[in-house]
Amino acid sequence: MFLILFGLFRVLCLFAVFHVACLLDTGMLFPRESSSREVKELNGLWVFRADKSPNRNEGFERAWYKSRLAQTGPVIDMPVPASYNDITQDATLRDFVGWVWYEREVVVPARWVTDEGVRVVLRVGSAHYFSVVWVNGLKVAEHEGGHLPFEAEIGTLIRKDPTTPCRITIAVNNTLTLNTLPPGTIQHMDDHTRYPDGFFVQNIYFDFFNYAGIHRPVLLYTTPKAYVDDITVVTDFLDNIGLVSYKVSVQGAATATVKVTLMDKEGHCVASSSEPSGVLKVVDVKLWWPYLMHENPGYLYSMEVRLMAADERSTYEDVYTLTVGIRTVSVTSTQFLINKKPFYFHGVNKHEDSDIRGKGLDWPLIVKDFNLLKWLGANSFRTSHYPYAEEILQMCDRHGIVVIDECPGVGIKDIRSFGNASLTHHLVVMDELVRRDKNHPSVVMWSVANEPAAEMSPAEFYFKTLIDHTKALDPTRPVTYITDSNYARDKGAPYVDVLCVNSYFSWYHDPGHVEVIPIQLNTQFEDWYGKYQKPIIQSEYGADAVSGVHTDPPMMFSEEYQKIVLKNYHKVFDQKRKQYVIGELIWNFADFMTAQEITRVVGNKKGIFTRQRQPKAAAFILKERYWGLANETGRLPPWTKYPCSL
Ligand code: BDP
Repeated sequence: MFLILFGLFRVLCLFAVFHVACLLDTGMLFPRESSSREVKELNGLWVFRADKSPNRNEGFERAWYKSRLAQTGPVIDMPVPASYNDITQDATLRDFVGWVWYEREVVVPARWVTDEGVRVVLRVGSAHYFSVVWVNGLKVAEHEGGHLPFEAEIGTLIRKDPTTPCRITIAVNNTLTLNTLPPGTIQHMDDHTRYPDGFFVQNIYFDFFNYAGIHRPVLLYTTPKAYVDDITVVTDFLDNIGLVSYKVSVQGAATATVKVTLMDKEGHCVASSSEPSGVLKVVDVKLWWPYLMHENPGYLYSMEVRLMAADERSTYEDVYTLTVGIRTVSVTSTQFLINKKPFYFHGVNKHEDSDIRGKGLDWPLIVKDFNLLKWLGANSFRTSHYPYAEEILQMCDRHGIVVIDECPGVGIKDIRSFGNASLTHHLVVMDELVRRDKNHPSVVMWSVANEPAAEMSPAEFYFKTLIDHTKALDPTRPVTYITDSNYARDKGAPYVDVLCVNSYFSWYHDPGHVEVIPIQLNTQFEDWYGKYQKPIIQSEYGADAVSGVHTDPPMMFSEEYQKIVLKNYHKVFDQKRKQYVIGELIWNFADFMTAQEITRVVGNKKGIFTRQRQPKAAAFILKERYWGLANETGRLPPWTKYPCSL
C-alpha cells in the first residue's frame, strides 16, 4: 500500500510541473475521426506558382491570395504532400529560394456551414519554412518553422458566403536566416564581372538538401463548439499496477463534464474516471516495451475522453481517443532504463528523404522503412535533424521502436545564432515539439540540437536555458543535444542527461586509416566519461560508400571500406557497453540528398541502404550485430528468432 501511495505521489509530482513553462496556450492533438469529429483530407493536386520576381515579393505586392492563383499568371500542378524541388525538370525550381504559392478549392459539407455548433479547423501537418495561409482571401494563419503542425479555425469565414467554394491559399518561403532553425544566410554576389545581375545564394550549415513546400497532410477537421483541446498523459507503474496520470484541457465551455475510459487492446475497460484530471490505476498492467526487449512490444491502451457541455442554445458532446503506452524512462550515471531495465540503443539515424517526393510524407516509404528497421534488428532511431511526421511516431509507438526526438536546431555555428532572437525562437520550437509529441511512449528523450558550435562562449547560457526550459516542459524525459567529439570544451555538456557524441574517425580525420579507430574511439569515450560521468550514446559514426563500388584492400567510398569502419567501431563499443556506453546509432539509415558540393556525389552516401532502400554490404554487418545484441540483451518474440543464414 505504501508503495502504491509513494508511486502515486511520484507521478503527481512529475505531473504538477509538466507544462508550467509552455508559452503556447492551445493543444495540438492529432486529428482523429470520432463520433463527434470528421476529417477531410486535402491531399492530392494543388495549384502552384513560384514567385520568381527579382525581389520574390510580387505575390504579396499584387495580393495573389485575393483571386484564383491561375488568374495571376502561369500555374502548374503540384502534389501535396511533397517537396516541390524534384517534381519538375526545372533546375531553377529545384534550387528555388523565396515564396512559392499553393492553392486548392474545397467543397465543404453543408452541415459544417449551417451548424453553428461545429468548429471547422484547417490544419497543415508541416510546411517548410515560413507559411502564410488565407481562406477566401483573408489571412487566417502565419507559422514559422518547417517540421511542426499549425492550425486555424475557419468556421466563421466559410459561413460568410456559403455559396462560394472555400479557396485555400498557402504561401511558403524556404529562406533561412541567422535566426531561423536551422539557421542559414543569404549572400548577394554584387561583382558584375563574375555573377549575373541579382545573383544570390542561400548558405546553409547542415548536410541535407533544404527541401521545401507542403511536406505533410493538409486537412480540415471538425469538433463541436465545446471540445477537448489537449490531453497530457504521464505514466508509471509499481509491481503489476500501472499508473496513468492524465489532464484534459477543455475549450469552448464554461463548465463541462468529462468521462475518461481506459481500454485494453481488446476494448475492455480497465480503468475510468469522471474527473478532468487524475490518476488511473491499471491492475495487471501490460507495459509498453521496445521492439526486441519483450515478446509483446509496443502494447497500447486507448484512452477515450468524452466531454459533455451545454450552453443556452445547445448541448455538445466531444469524443477523442488517445493511444497510451505505459512505461517509465530514467537515467543513471551509466545506464538508460526503460521500465527500470537497462536499454541499449542499437539503431539508426534517419532523414525524411526519398526520390521525387523529397521530404513529403509517403506511406509506402514509411512502411518500407519500418520493415527494414525490423529486418535490421534496430530497436531505435533519432529523428536527425528535425521532428518527423506524427504518423511516423505513431508507427514507432505501435512497433516499439524507441525514438530520440530532435528539434531542427542543426547547424548553429555562427555566433549571431546564439543571440536572443534565436534563443526565443528555439524555445518556442521546443514548446511546439513537446506539445505535439509528449504523449508518444516511443519518445524517450528530447534532443535540442545537433553539433552546435558548443565551444563558443554564448553556448553555455544558450544551452542551459534551452535544456532547463525543456525539462520544465517535460520532467519525465531526459534531455540531450548531439555533440561533435572534436569539441574539447563543450559548454553545454554539463547540462545534458545523456552525452550523445558523433565522430568520424578514419573519414574526416585520418582518411583511409581505419587502424586509428580503436585508439581514437577509446580516447573519446574515456575523455567524455571522465569529464562528465554520464552515460554515452555514439549518436553518429559511419563512412560513405557508393553502392556497387568494391575494392580490396578497402578504399574510401567502397562498400568494403564502410564495412571495415563499422567493424572497428564495434570492437570498442563491445568493450564500453559493459561500462557506460548505452547505445550506437549508425549514420545513416539510407543515402540522402544534400546541396551540391565537392564532397558529395549526388548526395550523402553514408547510408547502409541506398536512397531506394536496397542494402549495401554494411547493412548485413549491422544486421548480424543488432540481432546478436538483441539475443544477448532482449527477449525475442518467437516469430522473430534470428535467422542465422547470412
Ligand atoms: C555529421 C552531421 C550530419 C552529416 C554527417 C556527414 O551531424 O548531419 O550528414 O556529419 O558528414 O557531423 O555525413
